[in-house]
Amino acid sequence: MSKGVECMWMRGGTSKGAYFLADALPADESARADFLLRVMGSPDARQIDGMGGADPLTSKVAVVSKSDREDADVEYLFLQVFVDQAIVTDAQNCGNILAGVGPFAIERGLVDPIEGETEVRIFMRNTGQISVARVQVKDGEVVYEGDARIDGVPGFSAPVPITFKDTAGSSCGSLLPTGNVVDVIDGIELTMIDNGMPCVVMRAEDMGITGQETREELEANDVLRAKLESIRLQVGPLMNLGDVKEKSVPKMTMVSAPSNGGAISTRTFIPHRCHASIGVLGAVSVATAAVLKGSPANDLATYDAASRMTLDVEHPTGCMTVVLDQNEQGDVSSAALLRTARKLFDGKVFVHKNGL
Ligand code: NQM
Repeated sequence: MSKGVECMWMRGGTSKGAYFLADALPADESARADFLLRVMGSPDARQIDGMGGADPLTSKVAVVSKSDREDADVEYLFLQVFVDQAIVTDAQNCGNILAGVGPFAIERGLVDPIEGETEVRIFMRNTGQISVARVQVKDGEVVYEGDARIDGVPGFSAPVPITFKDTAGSSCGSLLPTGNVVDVIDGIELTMIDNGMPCVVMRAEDMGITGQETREELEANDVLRAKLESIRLQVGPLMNLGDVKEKSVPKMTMVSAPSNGGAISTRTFIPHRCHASIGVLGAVSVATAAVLKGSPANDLATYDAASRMTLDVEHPTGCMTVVLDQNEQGDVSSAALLRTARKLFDGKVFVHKNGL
């Protein structure tokens, strides 16, 4: 590894991380994990000896390869590198890092660019599902500059619209793994849901907060964090996720009535740090909970029921707009949202064999 490994650093949505071609990384899972921990500089709260940004949102990895599948152009494996623990997990997907996968695939020649807009069909290996990203192309090259903006990212970039189909039960086997819209754990009414991301959705008020606090205020609230972790460890097996002590799922979302004209307001722990905004598939799952009659989120949500619904999911730095399509049975069948991505760096990353 001392010669360095080809790597691109990209912002995908409101996250940032390393993008690798699969064959640039060690094939053996534990050797790959060891390498990625060194790349990011984990475990260390400051990740000072690596590239990670000392935040779970900037300690992420995409592993991308060409796909042999009929329904996909490329395959994407997402890996979360914990900041302060020696853990690399594939137990979750990431819809933000996903936003960089289409551009990266074109940059690396895995997908031929089509002038104007190139559709990239991505098989998401963590959950075995497909998403479609549309990437702007000019003169055969990916366009990153544009006039799209997303909350949580300053400035403007080229739009990367993403569509998800059939994400229900991505990791838990079904949309509602317990079969219930509401369960009660530690006296708190909550919905365990998975429409692309395993999430627990509960009322902020029931957790002793208003739901309008800042990320910093919530992270400083040790009582709240202990309550959330107690619930999380109990729901792991109920959500078919097993023991979640060393996993980054389920995400814990506390909801309140919208305060900025959106559909619902959220504060999400992912699961030990509070998200600066909300994850993409996290927002799809929470929006799905918000339109489920009888759920704690549904009580608080404001939206017009229709076969296509646009829900602005409010979060600490703005809102994420999710478009949900419902089928004739009233089930959410697809979701779409807008992200942007940006190439930040392309080169080689170096690790120090004895650095840890
Ligand atoms: O839910 C952070 C992020 C995410 C996940 C997390 C995500 C998603 O914002 O699809 O994007 O929940 O750990 O990158």
